[in-house]
Amino acid sequence: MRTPPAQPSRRDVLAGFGGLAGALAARPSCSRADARTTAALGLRLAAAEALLRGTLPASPVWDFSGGPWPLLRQDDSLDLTLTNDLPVPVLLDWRSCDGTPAIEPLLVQRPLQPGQTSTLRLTLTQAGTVLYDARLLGDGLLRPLPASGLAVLERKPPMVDADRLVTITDWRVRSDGSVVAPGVDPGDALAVFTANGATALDIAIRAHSRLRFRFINACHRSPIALKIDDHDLRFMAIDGLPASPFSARDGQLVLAPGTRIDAFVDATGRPGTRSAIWLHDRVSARRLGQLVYDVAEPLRPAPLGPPDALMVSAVPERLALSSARRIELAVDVRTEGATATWSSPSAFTTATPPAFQVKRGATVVLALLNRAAAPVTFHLHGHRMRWLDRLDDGWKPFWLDTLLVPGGQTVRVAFLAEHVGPWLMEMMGTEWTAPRLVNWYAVS
Ligand SMILES: [Cu+2]
Repeated sequence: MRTPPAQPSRRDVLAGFGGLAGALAARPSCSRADARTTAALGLRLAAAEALLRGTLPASPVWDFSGGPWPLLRQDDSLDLTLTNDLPVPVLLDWRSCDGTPAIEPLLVQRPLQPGQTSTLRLTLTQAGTVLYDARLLGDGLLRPLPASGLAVLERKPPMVDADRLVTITDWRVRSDGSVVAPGVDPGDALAVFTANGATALDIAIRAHSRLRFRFINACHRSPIALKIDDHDLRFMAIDGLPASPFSARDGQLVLAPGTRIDAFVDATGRPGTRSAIWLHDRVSARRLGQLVYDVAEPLRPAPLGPPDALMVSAVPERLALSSARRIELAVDVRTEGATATWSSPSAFTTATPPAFQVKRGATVVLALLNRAAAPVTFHLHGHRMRWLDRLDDGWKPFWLDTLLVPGGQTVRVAFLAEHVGPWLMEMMGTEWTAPRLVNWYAVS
């Protein structure tokens, strides 16, 4: 199956004429005059409680409140008001709204101080699953900061019978019920995983229906694998962008922290049955929840046939690898925190020179060097990257903004630098104690 060709936008066409690039540079690509609807939402960061261990009282946590989210479609605008009712400064990071320098944390957006409110207009040019993340300044605080997800529907949504966003978060819970922030030693605190805030997730399903899952790994450091007993998971999109559909190998989806995967599940089970949803965190398999089949007759005589690929917009069709700028970037984790090139978000200043600088229109091949033994998660802001194959000029059939670099390996990625601006890069180890580190690059 092939991905439908990207619709060339006016911007892409103009990008072919270098001289015109400057005229467009000032205009964020995520804002468009023809946006359909402008929705408004007030979001608050505030103290809350969560039931994380059955035998313990509710844990005091920090979470988003507000909503519910309005129904958002591709090209809608969202006027967002964020109020910080926490005792610490916060910064929101939006994954899936590429090419919008105005929302870039640290480099453009300043931390929102306790008691402050900020407003932001987001325009969502690509349908998909978005992660909004308040954790950038969250290492070592009194409590962990939250991250959550939202769905932006396609203008012509695919045929599904239900659409379920599943945000998976991990916690370290002490015996008195208090929770530990990432970046510090959790001691003997218990590891707990939640899906949409609950320790057990029941998903009602009708036989022969098609369910669209939007899985988000909002764990602080941990990569996870997901599996549903006796069900095929059809991989449809990753990091908010469509991929050529394929069945997950061994029925298992692997998500780095920050990764979003849209997967279709056809309900092939019988009415009245249950199928467990499993999460594997590389230590153990845990039951995250279950599909609960309705006792009613199947919704249709047979499950639907293989789905068509979702429509992609605004990704480059080709990458000129032969003429690419080739850059080596060390992503080794130093447990001491700041290194010469990577610094902790709270210590980061824009006076730090960029890790690299390229002209708009350049194809960049980044060699991510991990000489340490443990894997690291790398996250690129501003652009989507192709994961290049080792031996030839091919690449994996999807675009990413987040990936794992295994220990002792070099992973090569490529992207077209089409958005002018300063862009952040993030890197962290997969242990709870690993510091979150940042760096940046510039496209001029
Ligand atoms: Cu980010």
